[in-house]
Amino acid sequence: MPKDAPHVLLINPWIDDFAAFDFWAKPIGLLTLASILRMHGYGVSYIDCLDRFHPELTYPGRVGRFGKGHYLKRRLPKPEKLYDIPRHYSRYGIPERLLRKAINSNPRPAAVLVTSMMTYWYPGVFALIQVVREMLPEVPVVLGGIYATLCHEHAVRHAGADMVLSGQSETSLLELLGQFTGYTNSCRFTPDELDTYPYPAFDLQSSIAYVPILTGQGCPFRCAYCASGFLNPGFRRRSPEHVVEEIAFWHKKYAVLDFVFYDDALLIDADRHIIPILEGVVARGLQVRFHTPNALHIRPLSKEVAKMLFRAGFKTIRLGLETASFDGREAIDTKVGPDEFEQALHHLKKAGFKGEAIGAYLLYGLPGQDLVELETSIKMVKTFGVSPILAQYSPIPHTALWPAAVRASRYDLTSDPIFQNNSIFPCQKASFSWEKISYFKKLARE
Ligand code: B12
Repeated sequence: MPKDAPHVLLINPWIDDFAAFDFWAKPIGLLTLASILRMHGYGVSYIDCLDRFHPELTYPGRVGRFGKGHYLKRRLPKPEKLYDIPRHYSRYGIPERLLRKAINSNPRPAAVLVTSMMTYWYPGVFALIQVVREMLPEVPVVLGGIYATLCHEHAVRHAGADMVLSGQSETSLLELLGQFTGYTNSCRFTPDELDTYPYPAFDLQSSIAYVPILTGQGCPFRCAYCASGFLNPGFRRRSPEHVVEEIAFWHKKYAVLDFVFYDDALLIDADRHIIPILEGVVARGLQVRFHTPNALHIRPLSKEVAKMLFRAGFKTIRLGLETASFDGREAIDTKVGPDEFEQALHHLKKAGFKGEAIGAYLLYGLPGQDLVELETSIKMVKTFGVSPILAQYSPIPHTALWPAAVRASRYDLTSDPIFQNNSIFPCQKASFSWEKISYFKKLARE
């Protein structure tokens, strides 16, 4: 690091919610920015408020299967506007005293960078920013990430940050930090070429239980419920060789076994992308496990793709079915047709996958959703011997379904992102009851 290089502190905030679990969730965007800053000579430190492996913490459930696990949690009063939700609300992550200790023990930063994920998790982000402000009153705080992008105005108005950046901010952040610190450096990567990016700085974590992999950004589909097209308007990808190199790097240098694909469209154009990636993994003899919590598209799951997934070591397959009812489905998406689910399951099972490894996401809580249709979908998925997994719908600004969600909601969705929380079923009105929800959850589990 050059002598006069400034130091930057990056923080992954707490989650405030009714429930949270580390279902392979890491702030890959923030850690990519960390590695870009390192690449440009900055000193970098990282505090993960969601660290399950903090050296001063041991608690039951923190180490789970394939690297997943529980966060530490502490009960909080419910946000006032959600007083009617019959569930406990908690702050997930490390205790505040450990956050304060970490801020004190790291070098004094020239700026603090805070990320944000789900829009309705903003209370944990605000609470973190408040602590930073109090402890480092003169240090500029920059907020970015998914909440900051989808609810930009809300964040500008209420977060208490000095700057809120929207969207992918690699180059704008370097410029901004240059203005704050007077430290400039010519850009050492090409923003449009993902192969020129450094790997996300997972090495800054206290432990690497698993590594998320992003082989590309964006998605060619424009599903009405999804914000991917707004967050990543283009569709750009890394080369298969670059992806294989990264998997080999984490596996060999840090003995990582579990890899989790975060892509929105991993299987698209399989012959030129996922197939060569997985052939590379097999050819290099990498004995690793893969998981796809963000759902795979069903249509491209051909016999060849299924075979390669099995050979390369995929252990958790999640499919984006969303509904098994195809009447009028075009209104929400066109990514899967009537017989394609059955066909894909056939290929997966033929390739060697057992039913337990496969789950099909079903969207639950869409505006105006017919609950009879949901029940039929759950039963249909079970007839194939795979698990239906209920994915509760979160209404998201800038999606095609947002206006319908606003009309259907029993809350004023436009007034506060807190109402975008999927666990409160914000778009259910007349037909809504917590008993019915328990019934569907039980039906899916049994
Ligand atoms: C991977 C992923 C997950 C992972 C976990 C991700 C995580 N880190 O926690 C899994 C599969 C577990 C997951 C689960 C869910 N997800 Co999700 N997920 C995503 C996905 C596909 C990618 C996010 C990502 O990592 N992007 C890649 C990185 C590189 O981008 P990034 O984080 O945005 O970072 C860039 C910028 O934002 C910026 N940036 C980031 N931080 C900072 C900080 C500063 C200071 C600055 C300047 C810039 C900056 O720079 C970065 C680099 O360019 C997004 C869709 C998408 N395309 O973004 C949905 C998305 C975020 N998920 C969504 C949803 C709905 C869910 C679920 C609720 C689904 C469900 N019904 O069960 C669950 C809830 C999870 C929970 N309760 O824990 C919604 C958001 C909903 C909302 N209201 O906010 C999205 C947008 C998808 C959609 N449907 O539109 N998800």
